[in-house]
Amino acid sequence: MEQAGALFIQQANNQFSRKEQPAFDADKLSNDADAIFFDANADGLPDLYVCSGGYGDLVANDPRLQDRLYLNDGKGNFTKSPNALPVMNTSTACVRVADANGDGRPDLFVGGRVVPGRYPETPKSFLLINDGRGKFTDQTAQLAPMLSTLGMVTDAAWVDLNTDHKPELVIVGEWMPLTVLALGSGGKLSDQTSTFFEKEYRGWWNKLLVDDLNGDGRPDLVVGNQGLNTQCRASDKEPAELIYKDFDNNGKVDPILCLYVQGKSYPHATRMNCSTNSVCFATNSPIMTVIRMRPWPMSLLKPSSKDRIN
Ligand SMILES: [Ca+2]
Ligand SMILES: [Ca+2]
Ligand SMILES: [Ca+2]
Ligand SMILES: [Ca+2]
Repeated sequence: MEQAGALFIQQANNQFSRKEQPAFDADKLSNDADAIFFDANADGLPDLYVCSGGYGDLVANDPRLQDRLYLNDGKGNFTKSPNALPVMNTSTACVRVADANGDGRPDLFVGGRVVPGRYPETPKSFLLINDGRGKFTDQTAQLAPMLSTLGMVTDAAWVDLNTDHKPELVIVGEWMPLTVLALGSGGKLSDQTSTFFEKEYRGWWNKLLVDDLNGDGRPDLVVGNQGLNTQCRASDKEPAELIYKDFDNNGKVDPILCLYVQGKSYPHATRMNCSTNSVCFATNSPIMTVIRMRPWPMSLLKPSSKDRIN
């Protein structure tokens, strides 16, 4: 914690030396969750966008969650571009660059990871449109309203899945389906998941890798899931479920993971979610059915007509 990001420049002898960046030091209270170099202001020099993430010791809308854009002077010195980004005090996980609205200027998808203290409530994700001079406006509501309720995004990629020379946006996340959004005119995104997947693949997705694995010229996807090296097991028939509510009314959401054991779904009590007696009590009380998400499996699952029952 409180350690700034670092820039390492390679020297003629192949060694990397750290280059002082006062602008990074000034933002050391933020957790750097992801970053990307791209030319934001069209001066031919790569600039740097950094996602501010994290969960613990943060609160919802914490100013330390503001993402940052640093401009490059061409000598590897970065200065923060003030007012380049809208207010976005969201714990973000990934940033991906594409020209969404087709004006030749790079725009950004920024994936929201989590709401501090409120897991598993849905954070906002963003579509940020570049004015060409490195100033970005939040056009999520106009162009991609589904990003406000997408889920807890962990990874994403712009990739042309259908070879129409426009990138699709593939998004993965925790407790959410593999999602594909397609670009329409002016950068409007629409959900085209069912065009690319014959069923809904919900999972505890952590990572997305795009490559042409079978050499047919079409991009393939590798998506990392929770895996089997845990106590968690889930299937179409016996999905993992997450029940959540602020059971003890302390302003923080208490998520309770439920797993099937011998045909019945039980709370999977870990030391973390049973850290207070009240939460342990709540798991045994009927109130646990008040808020419920399902089917939320960690492996693959068939589509469900309703994801959330309030
Ligand atoms: Ca630049
Ligand atoms: Ca653009
Ligand atoms: Ca395409
Ligand atoms: Ca392929």
